[in-house]
Amino acid sequence: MQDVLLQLQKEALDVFLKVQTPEELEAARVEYLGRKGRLAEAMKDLAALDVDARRDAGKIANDVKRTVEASFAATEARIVESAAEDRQAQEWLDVSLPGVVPAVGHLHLTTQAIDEISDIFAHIGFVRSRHPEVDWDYYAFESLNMPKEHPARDEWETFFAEDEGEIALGEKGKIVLTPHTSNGQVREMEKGVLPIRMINIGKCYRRQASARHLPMFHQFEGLMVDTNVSVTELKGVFDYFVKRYFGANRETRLRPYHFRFTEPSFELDISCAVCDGTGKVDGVKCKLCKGGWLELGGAGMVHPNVLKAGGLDPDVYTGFAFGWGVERTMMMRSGINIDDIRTLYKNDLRFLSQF
Ligand code: FA5
Repeated sequence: MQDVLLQLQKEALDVFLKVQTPEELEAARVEYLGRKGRLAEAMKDLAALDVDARRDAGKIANDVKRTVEASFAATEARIVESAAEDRQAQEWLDVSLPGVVPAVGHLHLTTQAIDEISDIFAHIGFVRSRHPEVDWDYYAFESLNMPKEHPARDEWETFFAEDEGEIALGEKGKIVLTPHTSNGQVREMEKGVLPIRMINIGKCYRRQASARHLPMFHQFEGLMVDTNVSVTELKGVFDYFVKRYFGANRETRLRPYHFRFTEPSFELDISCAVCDGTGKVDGVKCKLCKGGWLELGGAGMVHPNVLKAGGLDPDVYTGFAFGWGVERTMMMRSGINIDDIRTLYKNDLRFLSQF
């Protein structure tokens, strides 16, 4: 009996010594120390011994049990400690390693230009206002001295909504996707707050698509109305904007043109940055401007009929207006070499992230 117990003890100690995981430890505990384990079974045999032998064997059995239990406790402590070490090794953090920098986006080139343009005009008192980008024919054309069926409308390549139901046929005509921001002119006058110094920046839509044309683009529309406003103020504002946005070395000029809603009307040009306004590079005609000037956009003195449509007396008030394309203006800045305006809206991050 004693030999059996000591053999059992040796076996149990060997097994606990080899245990590596909590699962193995539990299995070894059940096998040797469990209620139906090998030690409990061996102890049952004590009952068959006579009194003296039972006392001796009982003492040994208790020693074996204590030894095996101590071995179990030591093994358990070893396993817990090594699990903690493993965890520490896995979770170790090297604070000197370079981190993973999350990608940071930025505003789109057009949005940056809109912010900058608004800022420049804010400095000379032009207040940003917003007018509908889907509007009545009346504001886009009729109130701007372009009656229905007038051929001047053709230039605006306009998207009209279908003539269906009450939505498209209000008292102010059909609904259009605004082909220019000039629809804000009469709307601003209708507010009845004078003098007016408005800058209206919004989306415009035309049935056009080419390297210089987008079906959706942005314009910024300036309108100044007061008593005694003249072309001089228009030229001054134009000059101020060009020098702030393009640089102090750029020159401006007004060229006669025709719009139905301004009289007189002008195209506004700025000197070309490539040839410095000379029209020639190394004695050869400048490829960009071909004559020293680049066209920025239209402008003019507000037509008396437009002032009347806005409820103002043209004998008392005068004003000027201009409307320029945001994308085209931005593309004329030196250093931005975009040869196709549509690239702006292709959503190609390789292009957009450069700006
Ligand atoms: C107008 O739209 C007039 N409303 C401007 C104006 C306002 C004149 C106030 C007088 C007084 P125009 O059609 O030329 O004019 O357009 C003005 C500018 O918008 C152009 O010079 C160009 O920069 C831009 N533009 C016009 N069509 C497109 C297009 N499809 N894609 C990109 N930019 C365009």
